[in-house]
Amino acid sequence: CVKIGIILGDQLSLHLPTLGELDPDQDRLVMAELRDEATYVKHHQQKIALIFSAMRHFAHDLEQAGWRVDYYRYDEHDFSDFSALIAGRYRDAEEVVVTQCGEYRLQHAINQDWQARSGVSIRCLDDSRFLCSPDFFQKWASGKKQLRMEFFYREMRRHTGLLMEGDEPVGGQWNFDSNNRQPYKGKTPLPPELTFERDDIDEQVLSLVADQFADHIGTLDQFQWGTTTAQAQQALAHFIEHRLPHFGDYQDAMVTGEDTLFHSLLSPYINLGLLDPMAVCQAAEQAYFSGEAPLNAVEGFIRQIIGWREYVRGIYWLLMPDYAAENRLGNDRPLPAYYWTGETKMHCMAECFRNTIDHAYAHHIQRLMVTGNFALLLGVLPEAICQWYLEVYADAFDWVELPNTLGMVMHADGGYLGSKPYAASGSYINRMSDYCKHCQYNVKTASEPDSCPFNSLYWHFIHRHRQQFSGNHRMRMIYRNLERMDPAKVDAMLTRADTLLADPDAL
Ligand code: FAD
Ligand code: DLZ
Ligand code: SF4
Repeated sequence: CVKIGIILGDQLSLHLPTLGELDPDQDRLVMAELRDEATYVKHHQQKIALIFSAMRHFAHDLEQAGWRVDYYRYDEHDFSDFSALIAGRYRDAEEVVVTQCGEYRLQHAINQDWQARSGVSIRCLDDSRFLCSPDFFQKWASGKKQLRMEFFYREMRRHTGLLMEGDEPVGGQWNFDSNNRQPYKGKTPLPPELTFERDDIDEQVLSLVADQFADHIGTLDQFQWGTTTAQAQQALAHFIEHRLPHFGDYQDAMVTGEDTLFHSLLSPYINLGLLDPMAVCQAAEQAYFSGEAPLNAVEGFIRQIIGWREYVRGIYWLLMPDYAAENRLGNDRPLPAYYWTGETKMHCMAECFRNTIDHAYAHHIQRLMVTGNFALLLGVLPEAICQWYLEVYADAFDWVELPNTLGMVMHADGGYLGSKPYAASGSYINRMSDYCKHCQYNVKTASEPDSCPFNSLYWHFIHRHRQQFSGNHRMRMIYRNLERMDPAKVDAMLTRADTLLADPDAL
């Protein structure tokens, strides 16, 4: 009688708690490429290719480390989900061990179906790969009406000791974001590209995905992701050397044709388990101590990981499943077709869609201030835009995608995650990018037939939600500006927005 350890597609870590509970001489590990996981949303082709290839490589690493692994390839078995697989193959197991899953959907199935269907007892372990446990987060959040990431982040700095001198933050300041808002004008050379050679496993998986998932969004031609732990480590080293020194300065910048700038591209590796978040932060901290990267860059980067990443996960497990159904702004519009085709005259949007389709990637400001901002201004049904983000990015898992989209972008949780909506007009995009220079629309106007759609839609958003937001002290200035505007100008902008809202697909 043996124990079975199930390793999910985003648990590709040799430090996974599951491994610590099992004996390589007696027990077996199980990994499976499953139809339900690959199609519960229509994931981007590169996301599936990355996950399947990383899973196959990791199974090999496990075998090298002395484990016996039963690996089920997508086209070589008929099990559609884990409970069918356990019931079909492992009914005689003494016990099935699994580490807590990242998504509520599958965790619910683990709790409700796995044992009920197979009769095998299931043991679920806490996921030690995160720095803040759901219990710690719950204690921190309890009694607070609104949460603020900044205060959570300070707790995490103290808890991890990262960039700390005793009880004080290194540099005397917790947050250097005010130094981090520069547009990119080309003075600093862009980092060299990192490419990986493809092996047989990659080639087999790429051809499997081309064959089985051709109707999913995206192309595979420019697949550039690393698919092994060693390649993820190389990506980390490349980031620390070439990108981190300027990460802070250009964190919010956007440039036509430049899809990554100084961003790390590490999120898929961290989310899949190929990189450990604490080790990534320690590597960045070390670069500061050795003088290779400035404090504003290193602090900004570490904040994204021990701050935002842990904060959104905490909110997810605190509030699911009700969180997914929130829609406090009462939005109900469908997502325009260009979110899938990329075909729109709005140059900023077209650039973000191109990056998304070609690479299953867009950096944070593209997601938040362009495609996300536009969905907010339009009033898209939160469920529709959340599903889109879950489908199109290589790093997308419900626990991280949902709070970012529903809370940060759509403000659908009533401001629990963030104190004000990130709504912005075209001038923000114009300030942070070169997009408007290449666009058919005029970013300087709001009511003419060729005016930037973001401009009139922004004021329409502000106007239609005045009940909710005019009392928000962080938005008082905006409402004062609206009151002071010439009423004829306001009418013209709102009329232009109404025309756009009548047929957003035409933009
Ligand atoms: P960098 O800019 O280099 O940032 C460094 C790391 O910080 C990232 O690798 C990531 O691990 C972490 N990070 C940064 N911002 C966030 C954040 N807001 N939340 C959580 N972690 C963060 N990130 C995901 O990992 N998966 C998602 O499904 C996802 N969906 C998003 C949806 C929307 C609408 C928005 C606005 C953001 C989303 N993010 C998501 C957060 C962020 O955009 C990505 O983590 C980042 O763009 C990944 O690229 P990078 O590794 O180059 O990031
Ligand atoms: C995302 C994904 C995909 C596309 N395919 C698989 C798979 O075939 N087998 C698997 O174990 N995991 C896959 N995953 C990742 C899971 O969806 C992920 O582990 C859960 O959603 C928990 O975050
Ligand atoms: Fe985007 Fe408006 Fe600028 Fe065009 S003018 S790139 S639509 S912000």
